[in-house]
Amino acid sequence: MQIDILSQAATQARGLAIDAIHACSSGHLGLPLGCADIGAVLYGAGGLRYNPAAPQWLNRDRFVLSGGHGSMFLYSWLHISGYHLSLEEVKNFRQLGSETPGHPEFGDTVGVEATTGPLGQGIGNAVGFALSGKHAAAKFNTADHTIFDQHIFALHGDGCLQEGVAKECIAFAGHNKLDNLILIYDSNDVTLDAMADQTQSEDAQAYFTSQGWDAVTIDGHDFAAINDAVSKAKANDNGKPKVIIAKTTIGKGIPEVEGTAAGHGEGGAKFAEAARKGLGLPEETFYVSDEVRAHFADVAKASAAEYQAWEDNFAAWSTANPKLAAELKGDLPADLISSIPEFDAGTNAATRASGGTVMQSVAQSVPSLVSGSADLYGSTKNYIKDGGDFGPDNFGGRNIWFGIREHGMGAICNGIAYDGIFKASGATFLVFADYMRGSIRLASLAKLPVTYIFTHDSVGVGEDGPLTNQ
Ligand SMILES: Cc1ncc(C[n+]2csc(CCOP(=O)(O)OP(=O)(O)O)c2C)c(N)n1
Repeated sequence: MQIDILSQAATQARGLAIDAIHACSSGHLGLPLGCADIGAVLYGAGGLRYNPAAPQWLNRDRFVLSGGHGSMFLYSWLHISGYHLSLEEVKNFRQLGSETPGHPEFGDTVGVEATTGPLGQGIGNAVGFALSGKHAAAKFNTADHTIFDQHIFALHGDGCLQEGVAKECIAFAGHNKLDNLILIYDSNDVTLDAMADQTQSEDAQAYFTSQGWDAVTIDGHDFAAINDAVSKAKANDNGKPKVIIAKTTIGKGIPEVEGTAAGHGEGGAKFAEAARKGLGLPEETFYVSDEVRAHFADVAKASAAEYQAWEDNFAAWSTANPKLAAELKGDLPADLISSIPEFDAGTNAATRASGGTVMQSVAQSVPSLVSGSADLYGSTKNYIKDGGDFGPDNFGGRNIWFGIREHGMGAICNGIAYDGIFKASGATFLVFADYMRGSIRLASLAKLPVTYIFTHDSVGVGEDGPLTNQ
């Protein structure tokens, strides 16, 4: 590992964040500065598998910035690593209509995998991506060809971990043994208003371990330790999701605020000039050196070669498996709507029962449809017959048992939808839809094609109860 050049890149990424946030007097310095060394390893030392020239590569590693407030982390690294995000757009940070909105927005910026900002959701989205990756591998990989073996990364802080939605999804991932998932926990002991010990006292390592995860704690500024933890997490297919608890200094590089709650937001921006000097940056703002650009050009060249090898393999797989290749394309049958059963208005049937009949028909026509329920299949009637149950013994199963985790279900469905390979649906009683409102709102903002099946609360009477006309 070339620590010297990675260190320079991390310093320059810090510089981009300082300059962008200083320019608009708004934003969050804490995460981009505290996690710059992690970013350098992910984007500059083979941590992440990506090809900036093919951002939609099906087998790329996915990266979700769950702490979306730290968006300048993502924009700096996307720019430095050669994604289609110009320096001009970095300079336009937080300007109306720019490719660099205050929080990452899916569809606005190439390389942004998910709309994040509401804390905790990104962790849930990452679990959805991981589920999608496992399902894709089970459905499409063959004895001769591995098409999918990607890893899913999410970077999050204390705030994401305090949110209930994250806890629901972490439990789901551990239970379902999603070992393709790697969380990097920016553990800097600071939230927004205060030091984190004002509001939390849990033992993160013990917590994750209790959820069936592998947890390791490292110094988040030690390049070798970060690289080692990431490589080991990627190599270990042991049925456990991984969390790397990285101890970092929030706002590192601005001595007046680093390590304190004042380092979280834009408070440090007023010290920009001194900070740039202290970091050894030149007077030129928004500076990225030729050496750093050359290093990332080399990284891009190597990933282009890896990408080409995958493309060749993919082409051979497509030729050998035309049916699977057509299925992966996911085109909907032209007669989908006309194939859906119709019901006479006068039929005396519960609408959820009719919905179940429709579900069976659609599931047959659309093999990419997956159908989950928050422990209410018996009432929501959306269980795909012969679809199998998704789980560690059958990642190809199409029925997802979310457990009584409605909000988690919403965030995970969003992750599946962001990934775009499968069509996500989740079900519960309409009366519980408010439990998942945060995720539904994000699905709406990000224009995600998630299907919700909300039925009437049968108040425990079950399918044979009196509510047959509801
Ligand atoms: C659901 C939700 N509640 C509140 C906020 C406002 N908010 C943004 S960042 C933050 C603190 C997050 O702390 P942490 O994750 O530790 O981030 P760090 O201070 O390390 O950058 C808060 C409360 C939010 N973005 N989302």
